[in-house]
Amino acid sequence: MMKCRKLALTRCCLSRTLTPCRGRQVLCLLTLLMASVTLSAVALRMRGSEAPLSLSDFLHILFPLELAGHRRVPPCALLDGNDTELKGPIDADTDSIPSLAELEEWLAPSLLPGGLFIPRNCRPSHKIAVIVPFRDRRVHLKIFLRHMHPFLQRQNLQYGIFIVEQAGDGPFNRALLMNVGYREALLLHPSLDCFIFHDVDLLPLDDRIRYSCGGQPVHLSANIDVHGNKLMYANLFGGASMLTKAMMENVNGFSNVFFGWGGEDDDMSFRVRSHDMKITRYNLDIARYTMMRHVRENKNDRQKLLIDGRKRIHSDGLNSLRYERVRLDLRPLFTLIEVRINQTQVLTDQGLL
Ligand code: UDH
Ligand code: MN
Repeated sequence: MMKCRKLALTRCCLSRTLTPCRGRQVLCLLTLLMASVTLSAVALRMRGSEAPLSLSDFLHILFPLELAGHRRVPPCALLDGNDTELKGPIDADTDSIPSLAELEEWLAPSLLPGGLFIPRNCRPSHKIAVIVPFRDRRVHLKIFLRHMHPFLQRQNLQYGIFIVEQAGDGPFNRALLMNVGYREALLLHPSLDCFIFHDVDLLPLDDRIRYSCGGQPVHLSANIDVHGNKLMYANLFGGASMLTKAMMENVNGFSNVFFGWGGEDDDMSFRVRSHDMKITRYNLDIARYTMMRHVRENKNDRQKLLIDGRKRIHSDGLNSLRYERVRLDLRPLFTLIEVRINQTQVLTDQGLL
């Protein structure tokens, strides 16, 4: 149960229900009022406007993702390649490393706290969460934010960036962090409906790679420079991939048992394909990515986990997800969710220890 203190109080009051604040409704309402005044002031300052807020503006600041789909503005145009803002092939600067302060000064004025973006003049069709598994890649993160915010904004998307950081130095568990990001992002913004699971070191090199869900799962990063600019293998689903909320629920999310490098994306690929879905991709000449340099992780033999994983789909995933949340911060450019994972507990739950 969420504790109703300080920021958490504001957050739970802002959530759709007051249930978590049972017994403290008055305090909640007061906090809500104070939070709304503060947020309105912040939003006004961010938008550089001196005009008074209308009731509708006010409500949209309080419930940005919940209400944005209902504004009386035209639907956001689909990307058709003729949009002047969109360039087709784009460059990525991976040489210069910005400071977080300079990035914030540049990018935060167009964002709401937590790294949320809502197009001002059109109504987006999806509410998108970009979920990034993370530990110890600070330089990549800064370059990623510098590239991705303008990239996503040029596509007129409503989105939030959620950085899910694994605490401690135990084996990294990319897939479990994806599940955490999915779960926590939805707790904060229940109306999110499209989830993009994205490595921090991958940068798209073409504006036409649309980051918005369709009727099938999409493997976005099909053509990565360090992989020889070709699709490594037909069922690849790693790097950057995109699923709707319904698709995630359908396959019970990612497996939680892949500690250390590799295999978790192949397990997800199987989950998707065994549930009557087809992995789709943009053309290879569009789906171009660059991967920033990093030390290669040790490879692991995943054969047994992958084969047995086929039987685990409905008992290992979102419905068995366990973690300890140690931090939830609404930073100017992203929402930071830091979690501790107990490897022994996760593996014991699945009868693997
Ligand atoms: N990551 C971290 N910190 C780590 C390890 C991983 O933040 O210490 C995150 C980060 O977002 C990274 C992602 O996990 O981009 C993937 O880890 P990686 O970049 O080490 O993986 P690699 O590039 O593999 O080696 C890419 C997939 C290749 C094909 C997969 C075959 N199944
Ligand atoms: Mn990588």
